[in-house]
Amino acid sequence: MLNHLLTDASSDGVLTIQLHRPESLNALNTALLSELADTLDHAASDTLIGAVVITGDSRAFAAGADIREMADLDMVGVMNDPRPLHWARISAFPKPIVAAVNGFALGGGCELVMHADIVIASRDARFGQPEIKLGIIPGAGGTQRLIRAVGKSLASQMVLTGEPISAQRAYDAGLVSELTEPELTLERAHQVAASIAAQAPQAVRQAKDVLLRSQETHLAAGLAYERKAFTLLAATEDRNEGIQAFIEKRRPRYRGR
Ligand code: CO8
Repeated sequence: MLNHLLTDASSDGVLTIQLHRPESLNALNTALLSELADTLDHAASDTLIGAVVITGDSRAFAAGADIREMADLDMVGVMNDPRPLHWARISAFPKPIVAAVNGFALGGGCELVMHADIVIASRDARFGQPEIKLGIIPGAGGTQRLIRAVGKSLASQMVLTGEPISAQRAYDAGLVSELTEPELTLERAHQVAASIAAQAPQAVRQAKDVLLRSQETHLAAGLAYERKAFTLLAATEDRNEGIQAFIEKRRPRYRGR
């Protein structure tokens, strides 16, 4: 039973997950993160789901970790905090995630955005890592992923000052792949996710894996990893189907095999 998420699986292979704690701008408390990780775990093995959209509401994607919940934790509490385990499960999700961002994406909310493979944002979205203003620093990858997403200078400015950036700035810096009007963000994210879900599932999975690997390795190792994945896909029926469909000028019928 989900208390902090709304989910909808559509016939085009897209699972939409809406963060739903409107009373606190979708602040990510432990229960919400646990539900999100559980939902993604189930989606990972559901062959009808090819891609996931994560969204919030018109005011906020998510305004960060739940500050009230954090207030009760001392150092041992933080060490025993189950949330890093939930974040690890989110980060290990093997299918593409498209974030549809309206309003605030701050702190853990911005970090969740960076767990997505593709980010579609409305022109009114704001991205930030305001933790420094609370006497802490990002704790779910904000320093490491942001620097890879937007470069050292802008990431450092965001993390050290806590000041958010506009959607346009996030787009210019490469954190966001497309800007939309606010009312179209979810629809556009769904279109992108559906176009991914229509591809050969094993190829999509390998592509995500190899793309993410590029963030963690040097070029020669990344190229070798890509080559292995490319070779592996030669053993799939869908590769033959995709190529044959092109030659026969028809749409491919992928079976995920
Ligand atoms: N946690 C809990 N409640 C929140 C949060 C939050 N992060 N953000 C907003 N709320 C609540 C407010 O307290 C308020 O509740 P109430 O109506 O009961 O007073 C309600 O949401 C609406 O918020 P505001 O009235 O403040 O709305 P405004 O439009 O005036 O302001 C802001 C919007 C600017 C987004 C403002 O709410 C704000 O600054 N929020 C906090 C943002 C922030 O600092 N986020 C970072 C949190 S720390 C973090 O994310 C660390 C992640 C580490 C993860 C580690 C895992 C192991």
